[in-house]
Amino acid sequence: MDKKNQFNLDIITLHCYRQDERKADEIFICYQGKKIWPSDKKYKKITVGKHTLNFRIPQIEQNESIVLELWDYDFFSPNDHLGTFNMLINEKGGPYRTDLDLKESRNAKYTLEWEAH
Ligand SMILES: [Ca+2]
Repeated sequence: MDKKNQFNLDIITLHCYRQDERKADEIFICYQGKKIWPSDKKYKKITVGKHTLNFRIPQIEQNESIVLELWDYDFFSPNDHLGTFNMLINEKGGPYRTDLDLKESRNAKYTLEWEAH
């Protein structure tokens, strides 16, 4: 495949406008069934505000749709799949913003900020 048609997807920030849980969400992000963030622990506590992520998904073909799953870690019950971010990678640039499509949450409001290079 011609490298010109390949993209690197840089995930920059996660904006939390409304948490799913009262105190904080224990957030981790999965891609293709594997945890991709945070890389050094099970989850990161997220409250309302802007959170820097800074990770890259390399070698994406043009017009590929990337799905990132937003999960909330739970200690005494199964983890909650809060929702998904669906991003169509069809041109270089950004930052772009993608809102969370809710799955197992009724309350959460999250937006992902990303760039394609
Ligand atoms: Ca939790």
